[in-house]
Amino acid sequence: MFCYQCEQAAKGTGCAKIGVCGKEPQVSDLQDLLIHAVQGLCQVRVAARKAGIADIDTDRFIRKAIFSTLTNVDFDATRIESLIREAVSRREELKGKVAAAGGPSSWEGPATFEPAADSAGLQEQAADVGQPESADPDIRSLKHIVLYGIKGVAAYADHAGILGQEDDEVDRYMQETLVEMIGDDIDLNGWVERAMACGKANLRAMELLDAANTGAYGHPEPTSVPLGAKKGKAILVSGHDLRDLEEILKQTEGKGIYVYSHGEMLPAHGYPGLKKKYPHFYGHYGTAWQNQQKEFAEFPGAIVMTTNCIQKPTDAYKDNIFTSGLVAWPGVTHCANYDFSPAVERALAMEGFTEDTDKGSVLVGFGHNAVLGVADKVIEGVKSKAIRHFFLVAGCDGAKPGRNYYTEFVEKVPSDCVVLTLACGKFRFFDKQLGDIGGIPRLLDIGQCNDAYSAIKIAGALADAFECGVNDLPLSMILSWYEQKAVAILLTLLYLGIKDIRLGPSLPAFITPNVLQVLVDNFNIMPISTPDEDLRAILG
Ligand code: SF4
Ligand code: SF3
Repeated sequence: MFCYQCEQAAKGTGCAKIGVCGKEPQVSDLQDLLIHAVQGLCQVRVAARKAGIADIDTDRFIRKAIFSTLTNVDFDATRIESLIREAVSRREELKGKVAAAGGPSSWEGPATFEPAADSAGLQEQAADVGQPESADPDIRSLKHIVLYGIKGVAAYADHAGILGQEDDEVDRYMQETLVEMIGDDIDLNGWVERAMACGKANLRAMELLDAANTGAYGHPEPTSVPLGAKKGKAILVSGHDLRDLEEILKQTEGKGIYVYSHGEMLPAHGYPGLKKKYPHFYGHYGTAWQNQQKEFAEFPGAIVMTTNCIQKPTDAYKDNIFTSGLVAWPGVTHCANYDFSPAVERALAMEGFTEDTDKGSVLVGFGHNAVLGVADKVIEGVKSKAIRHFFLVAGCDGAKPGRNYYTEFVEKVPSDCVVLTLACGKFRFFDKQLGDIGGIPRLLDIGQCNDAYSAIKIAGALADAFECGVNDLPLSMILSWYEQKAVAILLTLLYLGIKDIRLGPSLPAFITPNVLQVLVDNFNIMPISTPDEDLRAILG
């Protein structure tokens, strides 16, 4: 195995024996083989599109297969193996249709990959395939930036597709670019262009997802979410998938079970179609993904992981945890096809919370609709100098001690500045009481990483109001990354021409010094330093 797709890459260079995330070498190799098999399927799917053949079912499969290789999603070799076999059988079926429509009938490269008949043989093939390569290390670096960006796009496109929002442009970009990755004939500038195109495709995917979530559940509204517990049976829902959450809410109605959010599910409380419709969607429990082994062991009910980021379940709760969608861990019961009865039964069998507890509350629900609804106040605040500066402190959380930077940064932001936040990095400071400026809370939770589109819309609307560009706004972006969705969002920000982004806690292992220089020259992207130094540099 060799994997360096996330911020936890061993020694800052890559995991070669076992993943720091817990990914076994066999699973890592199979994931590389799955990307190879998907590239073969994409070769045929691209030809099919040229021949005028629509195949939304295959497009959906491709998104799911790519999403399964994202960090902390699928640790189950059996499931990855079946995705590889499905990619090949879909590919062969589609080949026939392409030939019948006058397209090519002979194929090369991954489109000719024949999977071994048994798991051991497949594992041998997997050990050989590796990641997309190039003779030039900088091109290899860019290929990997684009590949990881595509993994993020696939995740967002999959979420949007689940709620009925899809766009062939997004699928076309992912599929064509995965095919281009097979050869080594595109130069450095060509890959820089594709990285920007990835940012563009991701912007569209996030726009679709925003339409999907708000279309299904309404626009998020400022909502207070209790951090304590309610006496009674309990289910904890983690991850990003709102449809999974809604199904769990439906399947627990009238059963005396309270449903709690965990991690990236916190902003779900802001959606009227979830919180107001299901009063037993009670509160929030715990913090970000990397603390789950401790927090889940103490939760007295069932736990459902939707999407990333699952960690190896400990004995203390391995019988209480369930997966859904693309998430999987060997030996953990998977709730397929929106049937959450195993988790509901487990919750009913467990003790639940034995008393009410009050641990305060946090405010969520500041999506673009809510923030732009008070745009006049915000603009007035800036004009009257009551608000000096906005900081978007956003991105992933993770286990590294260097991530304390984000807590300290928010603590040190002067009282005449507003902090906007999104994604799971917020758990470093989400419960801080920062007060308000003229009725505008100083800490505005925009939502999940999936809601980065909201931040872009807010920034765009402010720029319009002040008749300037986003780079000219009193706004600075202090981002943290961990996995590949963050790569896709970063590419979107670069595609939009946003400069001076500060990125931490460390720079990606897959970026070479030359590629970093291109980013610095064009976008003045920089690593975080210390909260004091960065605040001084920004505010003067
Ligand atoms: Fe290592 Fe991250 Fe890859 Fe897991 S996903 S194997 S932690 S680089
Ligand atoms: Fe977090 Fe995994 Fe990235 Fe959704 S949940 S932002 S790390």
